[in-house]
Amino acid sequence: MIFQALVAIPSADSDVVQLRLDHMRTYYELLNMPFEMCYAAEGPCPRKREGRDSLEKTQHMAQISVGESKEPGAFIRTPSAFRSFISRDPNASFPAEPGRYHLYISYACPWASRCLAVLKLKGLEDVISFSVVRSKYEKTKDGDDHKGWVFPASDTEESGAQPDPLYGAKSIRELYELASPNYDARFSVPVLWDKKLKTIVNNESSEIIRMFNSEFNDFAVNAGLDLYPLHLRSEIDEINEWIYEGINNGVYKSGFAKKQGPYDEAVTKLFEALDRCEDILGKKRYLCGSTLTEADIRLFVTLIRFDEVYVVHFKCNKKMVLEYPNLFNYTKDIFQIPGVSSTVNMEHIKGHYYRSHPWINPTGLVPIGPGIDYSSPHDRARFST
Ligand SMILES: N[C@@H](CCC(=O)N[C@@H](CS)C(=O)NCC(=O)O)C(=O)O
Repeated sequence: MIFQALVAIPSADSDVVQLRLDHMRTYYELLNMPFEMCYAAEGPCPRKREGRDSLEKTQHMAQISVGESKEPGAFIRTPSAFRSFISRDPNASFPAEPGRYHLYISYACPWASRCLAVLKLKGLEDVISFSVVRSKYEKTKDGDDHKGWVFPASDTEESGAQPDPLYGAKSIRELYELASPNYDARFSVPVLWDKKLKTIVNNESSEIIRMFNSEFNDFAVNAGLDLYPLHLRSEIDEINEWIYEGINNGVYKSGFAKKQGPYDEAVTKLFEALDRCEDILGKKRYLCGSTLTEADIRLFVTLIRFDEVYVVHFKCNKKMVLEYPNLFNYTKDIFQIPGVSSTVNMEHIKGHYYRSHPWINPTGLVPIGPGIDYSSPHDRARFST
């Protein structure tokens, strides 16, 4: 009975049906919820649309739009749902092919920006197309309260943002619903889209950057650049883990906390992790030595937003990055690597955070400063090999 219901997902193509089922299965596994529970007509699935009364559904949609958790006052990030991989193997479900994939991003989002940064560093602009949503969350649909990423109606509506080039969609939500009609969770960016199968390949940035790094080398201008080299993998994995916990997600845990305890804990760990980076970067140019790796890109996207946004908006104001000599110069060093500065749009970054979280900043005013010039000289060449 369960699988009869699944086969009823409308699609022109059986491959597409199978891929969507795989995606949904992975998603519910990530939620630690048996997949079948969510599709059985009478199952006790908390996310099942049918049977959910309209108030509950409206609240659910409003809640997923701000990433709230049910924990007392703490922010908990939900796992990404689409986790397929593009492979250089031509027989894979998602083979690496020029022109086949599209990356949807927001310039505001650090997770999406790290994908764009790797795309640029690898020289994949002519192989994987990308487009940018509007900076501020807006209502995504009539009938519920969800707010999220939307496309502009024209190229001139907001500098840097473009209408959806593939389907003329109004929102990122529409694309999730196109890929998976029963999808009922976060409509996040980045989205790596397959134009051929009309579905989402993957919406988890840590995995997208790995695919860009290794699977498109037959077409990449900078195929020789390896941001995850074999001999550094265990070191990179270890660094990624504490930087994600303490810094990348730490700023969100600080800023989205709704109680003093979770805030205190997150912000303390955040500055401990920043101190640790400052110490490491006093001894070497990049986190793993003289080689730029994905760990640096992952740290950079948080550092570049820190003084302009997180210090004020997320209450991460114990210190600014510019007060850490090594971290500040390191941020400038990475910003100045060819391709990287084009992934940093401070108007979108500030415009998004300060205007999209009214429970943190009810007036939506965007602060004037500090207006740091990341293209000014840095001292990192002192570590050059
Ligand atoms: N794990 C994801 C997280 C992505 C994420 O949280 N993106 C945020 C923007 S910074 C988003 O799109 N939020 C909108 C929403 O959840 O509705 C990744 O790293 O790719």
